[in-house]
Amino acid sequence: MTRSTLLGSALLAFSVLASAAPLPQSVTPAFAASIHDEPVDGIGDSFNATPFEGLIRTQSTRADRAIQEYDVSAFAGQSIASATLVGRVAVNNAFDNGVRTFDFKLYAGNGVADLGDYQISATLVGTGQYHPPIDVDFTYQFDVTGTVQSLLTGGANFVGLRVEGSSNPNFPNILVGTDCHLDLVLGTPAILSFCTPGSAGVAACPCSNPPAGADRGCDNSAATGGASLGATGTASLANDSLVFTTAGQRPNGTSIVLQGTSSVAAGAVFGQGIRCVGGVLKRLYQKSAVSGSISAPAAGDASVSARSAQLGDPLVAGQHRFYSVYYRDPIVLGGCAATATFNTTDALDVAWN
Ligand SMILES: [Ca+2]
Ligand SMILES: [Ca+2]
Repeated sequence: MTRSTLLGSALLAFSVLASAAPLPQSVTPAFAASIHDEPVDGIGDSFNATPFEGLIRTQSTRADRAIQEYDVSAFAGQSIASATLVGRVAVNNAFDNGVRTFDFKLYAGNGVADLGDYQISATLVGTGQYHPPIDVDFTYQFDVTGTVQSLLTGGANFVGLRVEGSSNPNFPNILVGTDCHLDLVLGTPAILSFCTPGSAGVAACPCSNPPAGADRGCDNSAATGGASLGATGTASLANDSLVFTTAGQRPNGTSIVLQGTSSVAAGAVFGQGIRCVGGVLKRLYQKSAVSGSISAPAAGDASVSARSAQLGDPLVAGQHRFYSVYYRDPIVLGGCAATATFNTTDALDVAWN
């Protein structure tokens, strides 16, 4: 083989590698520990000794929480496309029967097992349950992209996991450290929430109706704290399975899924809400809310990309589109005009591929 052929092969190999989707990097716990609280006052008192580094238990007189911290310093300050938390909880003894439920929370770790990790401020990312002795264990897998990105952005070098029993009594269980990992993919999420009114440069709500938290629209007359827009599936033109779902709308009422070709960073007053979707607008689907929620497309509806093409905006791989759902709210809040009988969710930035 000549030198130029060798070089050519090497370049080819490199370009194939460079164009492949980034692989998840699996991070295993830097350490595992279990903290004992007795008397039970929500303050950790001592560490449990080996082999109970994964002990989780709740009783009226004592409680134990399992913690792990994952070293994410290699990702410090970077943007992640996804983060997935995986693991297993197993029964320690099956003599005490019954359904046992658990909360999984993430916190900013420091790489050290501290008694304070028992009660350090943490974000709920998932729940789980099983029923010994019918079940001997259960596995969990949670999408923790948003929470881990917040921790990375906040400067955390370790992601802490705390698992707490949420049923009482909840007899001894073990978080199985060898089965636990945090899988991270660098890059930009294909679907990103934005447009929380009153934060990150987005205009405040117009009717004295701020959202109750991040990734929600302005509050509505049902006082839900504001409606949020989420999505499941894949924004892939070859295999479009994208489905939008809202939460926190008024219990019922007409709702429209809106698509725009650009985002409006500062937002614009839109009824009783703030709209951050702009450019060429398409009303993709009209739905009636049930229990404060819609999903679209539903069975029988065209996919999002097919619907967009029908309406004159064919999507091309690599493009972004921006989505929100606006909905009827006949009761106008806080000094807004009587004609402002609608409100909107926050928004999603979707990168089509
Ligand atoms: Ca205590
Ligand atoms: Ca710690």
